Amino acid sequence: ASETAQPAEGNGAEVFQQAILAKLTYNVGTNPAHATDHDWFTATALAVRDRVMDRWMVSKGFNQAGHKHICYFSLEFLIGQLLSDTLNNLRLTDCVREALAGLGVDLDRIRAIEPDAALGNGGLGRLAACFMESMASLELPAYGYGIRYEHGLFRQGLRDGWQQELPEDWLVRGNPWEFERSDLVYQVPFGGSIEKMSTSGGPTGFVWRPAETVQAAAFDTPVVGWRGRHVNTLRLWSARAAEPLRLDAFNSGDHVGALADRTKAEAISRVLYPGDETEAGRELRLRQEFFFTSASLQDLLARHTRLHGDLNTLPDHAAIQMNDTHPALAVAELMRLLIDEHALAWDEAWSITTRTLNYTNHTLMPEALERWPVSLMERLLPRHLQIIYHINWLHLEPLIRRSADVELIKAVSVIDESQGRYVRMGHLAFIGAHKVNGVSALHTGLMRQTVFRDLNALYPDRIVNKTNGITFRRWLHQANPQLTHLLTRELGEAVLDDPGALIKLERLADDSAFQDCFRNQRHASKVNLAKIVAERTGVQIDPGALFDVHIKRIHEYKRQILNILEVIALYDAIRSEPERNWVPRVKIFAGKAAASYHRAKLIIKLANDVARIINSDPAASGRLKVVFLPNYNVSLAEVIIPAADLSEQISTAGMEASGTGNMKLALNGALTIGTLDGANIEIRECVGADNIFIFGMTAEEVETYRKAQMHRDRSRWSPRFERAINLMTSGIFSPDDPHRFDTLAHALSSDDAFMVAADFDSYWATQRRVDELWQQPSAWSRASVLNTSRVGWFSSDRTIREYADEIWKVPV
Ligand code: DL6
Repeated sequence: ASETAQPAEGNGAEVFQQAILAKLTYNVGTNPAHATDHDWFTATALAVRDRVMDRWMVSKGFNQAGHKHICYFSLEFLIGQLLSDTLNNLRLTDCVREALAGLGVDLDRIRAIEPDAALGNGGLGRLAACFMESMASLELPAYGYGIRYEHGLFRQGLRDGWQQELPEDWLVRGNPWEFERSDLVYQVPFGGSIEKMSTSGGPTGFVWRPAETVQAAAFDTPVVGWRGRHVNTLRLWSARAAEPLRLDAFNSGDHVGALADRTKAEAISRVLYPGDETEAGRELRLRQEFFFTSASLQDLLARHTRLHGDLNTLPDHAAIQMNDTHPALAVAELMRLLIDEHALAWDEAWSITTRTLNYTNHTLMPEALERWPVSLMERLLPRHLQIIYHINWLHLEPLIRRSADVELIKAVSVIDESQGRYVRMGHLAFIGAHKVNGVSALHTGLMRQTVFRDLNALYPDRIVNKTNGITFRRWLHQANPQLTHLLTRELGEAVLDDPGALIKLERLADDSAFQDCFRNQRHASKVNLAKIVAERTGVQIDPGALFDVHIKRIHEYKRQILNILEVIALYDAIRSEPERNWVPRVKIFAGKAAASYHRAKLIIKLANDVARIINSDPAASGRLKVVFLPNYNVSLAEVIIPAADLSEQISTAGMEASGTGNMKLALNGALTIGTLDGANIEIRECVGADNIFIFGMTAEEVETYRKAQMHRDRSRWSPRFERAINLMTSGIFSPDDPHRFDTLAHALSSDDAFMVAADFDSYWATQRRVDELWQQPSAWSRASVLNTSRVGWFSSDRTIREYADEIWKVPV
């Protein structure tokens, strides 16, 4: 492949100017005199997209020329904006900037207009987006498969500090990156009954008579790899009714009823993660999972049959990665398609299935492990339930034959019968997969010891570790051009291609001139963030202060409350000792809470109430500010991360599977304050124990503490913690409703499930060590430089190479 994709017409600024003007006229239908910023954005995106097309076609040819390819099945792709990413990967940012400037248009202004493609909730979805980019950059043939949600993750508004969920409308003004493939439509069946067609035994010889069929229509988005050398496809399915309108009903005056089937079908791709507090919400989610899994498998089998004929060779040409259990129905659906639609024998089909599928686990939290009621599955997917029962029987039969312990049989069964009957999707995915992986060393170890202990004993080589990674193209080159410029100046352009080259920066860690440059670029990012904070919250923050950043989903196990209680304790200390030389700090929070997660929403309110009181108290002025930035998303992360000095990774040990924000922040020079949880452990190994602030209990200690019920023992609280809790419930932060936070305090005092009290003193003391280091700017900068230089291993290119090598068995 050539260094950078070069279209025949060249890539000069003038050529681009003409291309953008042509798009403005012929596609957008306006002219420069009347064009809005959005018109300019669309015209620019379309002109840039043209530069991708030739390479996309070449890549498609390569992907279909018999090379084994990857199908990444994910219910979430948290992509963010695409213009900057594409420009960066094509190395066209400067050229397009110049072209637009010549037309009197500012690239930065128009790229800010692009809505985030927020088709995911958090880490899992963002990981899928990083992996797609890395696979394209490594020239690995791959398809991403998911759902084209009309409404992605809600927009978070704040009213009086309370989270408001507002609908997100990313498609409302069109999406210049996607291509609708009107010829690619699959039928996805639901409901109905099954009939026996032959007298042969076993689960073959049945026919499914579905009650309903939904159409899955494909929309493709090109995924451009680094330097535009390879372009993969993200194929997202949109749901449609097979018969959109019942004309008889419409003509007889029932205008709404005539559209009912359409509404029901289209609901499947209407919204990401509908609230699943209700029965209807849960059913819709199962429909979503089956819808995209079935369409994607049908697409893969159609492609394979067209290119290679024999389905027995499927595992030689394709590997499917199930991103969490959301696509775990693939185990049963692939079996169904092979047996019922392609007339393969059970054993043949099972061999193909288990050699093609792989499963990544992303959480051990019991409430996040998917289980579906047997009754629901029976109603929605009767044929799949029948297949699952047979898979389970074949899996349990050897145990029964050797009279294994009943408790063991219950523990490894796909059907959970402890309280009602449920299908355990993790077990199904495990049994149907060639490899099962965790996402950090600790997490994988815990998978083997806890949730999958018995399955691991039955299939000892199946679980492997693949520590997560992040794409440096987005999270360094594009998000932090100042730092990237400094890196290429010192280390040469090679650092852009090889994250391992960052290590050469180590030699400059003690160089005071370099430290100045490092600090200067960081200061510029902090000034930029301060401007955004002022615009969005009205709070003025000092870029010279320590920016202490806690950005992620709001969840009790992520322990934003531990941070807020430390803020309260610090505020209290500042007020009691105003004369002390306090390190000026800005505590920055951002993150969304699930709409139905009331306690997490109360934590958001607490952060906002605490912020309001502290920010208006002259005693804290110049020492402590607290900011909650609303509507955290990928674009906002790109602004916050380069400006962070301290990265809060303070989950209860054993609960955060990996984390990836921790990697992004360390790469950009933030020092981590964190527990020995998830990938923090591996970050410590890379950056060195002197360059990270570790505190709190280990996962093992948490377990011991819990077993001894010590988390329920309020007498263990330290006076400082007790005082912070008392202040929280005193009403000083919520004078309008003094008892507002009583439920939070009650949870901590009755059953401190997330060990906030137990870790508080260690956290407080470690924060004071942070203060000490901050007061030594050179030592701080040294540690900051060493963080950037030593985290090259966390590139998602490394992760993908490991998947390719050990799981997918494809050359990279
Ligand atoms: O593997 C990606 C990401 C991890 O970095 C996070 O630690 C983990 O919490 C997240 N898991 C999920 C799944 N659901 N839950 N909870 O988002 O995956």
